[in-house]
Amino acid sequence: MQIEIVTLFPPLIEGALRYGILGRALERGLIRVGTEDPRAHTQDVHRSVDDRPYGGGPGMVMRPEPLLQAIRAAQRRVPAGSPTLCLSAQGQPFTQARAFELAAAPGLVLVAGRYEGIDERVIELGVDQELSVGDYVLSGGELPALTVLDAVTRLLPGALGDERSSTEDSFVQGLLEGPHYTRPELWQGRAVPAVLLSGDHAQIRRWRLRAALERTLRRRPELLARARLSAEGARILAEVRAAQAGAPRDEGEAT
Ligand code: 9D3
Repeated sequence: MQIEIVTLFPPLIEGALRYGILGRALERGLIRVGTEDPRAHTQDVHRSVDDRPYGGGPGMVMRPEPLLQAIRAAQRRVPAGSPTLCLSAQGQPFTQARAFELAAAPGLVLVAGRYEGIDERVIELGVDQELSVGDYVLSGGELPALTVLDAVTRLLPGALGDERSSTEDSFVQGLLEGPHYTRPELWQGRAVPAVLLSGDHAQIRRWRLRAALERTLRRRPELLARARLSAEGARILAEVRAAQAGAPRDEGEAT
């Protein structure tokens, strides 16, 4: 998959690609990542990529001409049918479902903005869709572009080291995962749940499903409305709901 990122800070992107699953996917040739800097498409002596907003107000806006030229240059390097996505706080929410859709594309162009925003005409002329990574304010689109790249890359066949399917992951079923443990069995006076040492894989699977349902109900109850549960999952959820009835929502304090 060919991914092109339009950014004023190519080294920020390149630095993040050296590590972990992304780094290995690059080595293995599962993805190829290029960058295109709008500053390379400026003509004026100051190489300016931003200008003052029409209508006044604080901050600066990305100038349309260098940005659209950079987008067009990036688009020429991806296969036909590759969507161009702009990372924007005003975009549609980026979700695991969207990650699966994008992983099926032949390539991607990701446009990362800086400053207060980009000239709207660039979105109209050169961008297929805007994506947000969450309801908080960041200082630019580079970390969101890397977020999208990371989520998409790990769905590509061969990207994960073990052959465990990425479809087993949390969020794919629509649930949070329960807790994980490794050695030692007893540490700081705290024991690993005995069932995990039992070797009874059917019981372990049920315990994990229950732990996932308990945690999701406490921390993110809104996820349960959309989760696709097995008959067994639905039965265990009913038990967990009864047991947790009246319990406060987990607001994230560690125990
Ligand atoms: C309220 C005026 N501005 C905040 C100082 C609006 C604003 C401008 C630029 C808010 C964010 C940004 C830069 N953010 C992104 O480029 C961005 C983003 C984000 O901020 N949150 C969630 N997802 C994304 S994707 C791109």
